[in-house]
Amino acid sequence: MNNKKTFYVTTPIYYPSGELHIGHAYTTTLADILNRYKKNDGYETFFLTGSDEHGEKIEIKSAEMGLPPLQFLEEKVNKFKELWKALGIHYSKFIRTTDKYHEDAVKRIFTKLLEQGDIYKGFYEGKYCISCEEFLTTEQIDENGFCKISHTLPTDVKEETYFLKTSAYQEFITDLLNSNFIIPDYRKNEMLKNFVEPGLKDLSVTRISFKWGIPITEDPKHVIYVWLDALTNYITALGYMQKNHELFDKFWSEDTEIVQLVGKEITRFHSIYWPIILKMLDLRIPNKLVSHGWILSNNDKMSKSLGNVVNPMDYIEEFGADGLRFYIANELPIDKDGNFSREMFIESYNAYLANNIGNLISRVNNMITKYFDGHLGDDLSVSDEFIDSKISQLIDDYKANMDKYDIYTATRKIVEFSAICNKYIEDKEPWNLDKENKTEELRTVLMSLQKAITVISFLLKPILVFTYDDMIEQTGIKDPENLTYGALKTFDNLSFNKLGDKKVLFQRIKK
Ligand code: ME8
Repeated sequence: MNNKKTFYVTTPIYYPSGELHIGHAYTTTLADILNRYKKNDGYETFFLTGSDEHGEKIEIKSAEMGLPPLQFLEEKVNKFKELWKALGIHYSKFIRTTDKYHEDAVKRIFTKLLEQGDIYKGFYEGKYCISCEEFLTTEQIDENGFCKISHTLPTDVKEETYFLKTSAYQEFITDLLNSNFIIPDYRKNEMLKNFVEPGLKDLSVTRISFKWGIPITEDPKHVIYVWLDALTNYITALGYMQKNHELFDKFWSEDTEIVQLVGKEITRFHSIYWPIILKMLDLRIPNKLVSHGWILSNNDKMSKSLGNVVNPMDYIEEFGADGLRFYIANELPIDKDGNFSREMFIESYNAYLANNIGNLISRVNNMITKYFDGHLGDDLSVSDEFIDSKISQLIDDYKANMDKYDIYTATRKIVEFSAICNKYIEDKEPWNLDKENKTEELRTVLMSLQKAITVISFLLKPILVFTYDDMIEQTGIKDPENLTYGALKTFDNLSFNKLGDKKVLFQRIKK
């Protein structure tokens, strides 16, 4: 029997109407890091990403290109997948909302909700933002009548529609939001104040004024409006409402730790409407919704007109994916908007990867090779209590933060420890210990450092996915595939090989 703990992580499914940029890479990389961390921690995991392919925006975009939507989408989706591959994203599944299994399951979900009375037919009148694919409340429109998010003019919509009875779930959502469902905590107040306290309104879930969507079985002139189609991807991808639902039974069970990552602008859909849909379907609610801030480019919102859209592929090609993955983990705490610029990227790469971490590994490796011919011996207990206790503390801190999905703080702990190790070298002056023939003291210092670089490398494994193999090899640890967080706290039953050739892990970038 398989008794592994289970973990399910999702990203939003992105619109293929535009190009993916550093913001999309941010969410997806965070999800990939969490997924890899959980795997290293012994979990059986499932990581879902994909593309959100229906709606007015896609219909308009493909018409502009003179292509049938599916043909337009095909090329875009291939580009998504190329980017994820280049960035080292190991998703378990890529869902497209135009996949037939998804479309069929969404129709069944609609029918179920209609039959239960959670959906009813009505009439909608109001403002619709095509760019956000969202009906706007008065708070979302600025004094000039523009959508505050997309800065485009919403269209007036007056049409027959089916509504989801979300207004009946006011108390349920208030309780859910008050139960620390969202990370960071302060976003719950935004949701309560802006959307829940003024009174939840029923949500329009179908449209008749465009065609590119899933038609409902009961009334096919209506197509399902993007959010009911999009949000349910998280369960249809696992087989919900389908013959083969093994994955659903496993990864949407009460025992699974379910975490969803989104950008702050779609927190409303994921913390209000999505839990309501799940409740209506009598399904469990995810454990946490991690809602992160935006990446600004040179302090501005990225936009084509400003010409400041950062294409992650440019950085991957020039500096390697790990540089970008590390920047995302080390520079962008989720609770605020972050910034990205070429200068900041290069500065951070040089300071942390080349100078701090890369240099530490290289120095330690060189000294062991120079003073001990690459091998300090088989007694790993000779190390220094000072570093040993820091190692144990680091592993605890790292895990505690990763378990709270706080990748930023976990990464900073590694970086801080690496700086401590560099300082330890300066303080201990191994070159003088060698000159003075203090061999045992020198062995102790280097043994501590060899353990330290092993721990640093292993903790960075979910982040530096392309460099990891070279990095761990340079620590000399034997059988790295058997490493665990627990084993590294004591180093019992671990040993080091004689060090061999080495490569430069992170080449300094010249400005
Ligand atoms: O909203 N900074 O898709 P989308 C940080 N299809 N993250 C950013 C970002 C930025 N500047 N720009 C985009 C949709 N993102 C819907 C989602 S889910 C059921 C449907 C990331 O292509 C962030 O995760 O507009 C944000 O929520 C998402 O991309 C929006 O992607």
